[in-house]
Amino acid sequence: MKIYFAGSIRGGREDAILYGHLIGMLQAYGEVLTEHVGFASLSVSGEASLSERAIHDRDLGWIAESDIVVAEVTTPSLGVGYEVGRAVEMGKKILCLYRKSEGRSTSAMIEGCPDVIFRRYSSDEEAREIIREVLA
Ligand code: 6IA
Repeated sequence: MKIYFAGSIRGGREDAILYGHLIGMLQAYGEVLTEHVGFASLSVSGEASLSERAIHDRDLGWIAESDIVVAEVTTPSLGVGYEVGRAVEMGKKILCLYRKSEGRSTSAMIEGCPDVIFRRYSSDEEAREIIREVLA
């Protein structure tokens, strides 16, 4: 199974370590095409070796060839929202994971999308269980 993992880059890297944990869990089910999203060394200001256009086109190509898109949507990211929208358009299976937090909620365009499996979680164990349920 090919898995496209989406997580915030320029939207902020606060959750980068968490993305790494989720990617590790996903790798039990298939190939994660976007392992770099979980690298703590990938920073908001890091030097991109590819042009913006090349990144866009490569990532859309990977979404097209993926069997499922898993997005961690707690840190708001324009790129992740765009990827989810394009994946919906392509008819992909999509899981959006949102970490429960006091007084915050995510966009209704994600949570309210009927083509997205939207799940809240509060621990690694809970995320692992949701991933098992959706991907197994
Ligand atoms: O708007 P954001 O940057 O937060 O969007 C993040 C999402 O877009 C991720 O799920 C990625 O798949 C994709 N994305 C955005 N930028 C990149 C990138 N380099 N490389 C790969 N995927 C990307 C950007 C340059 C970086 C060194 C700052």
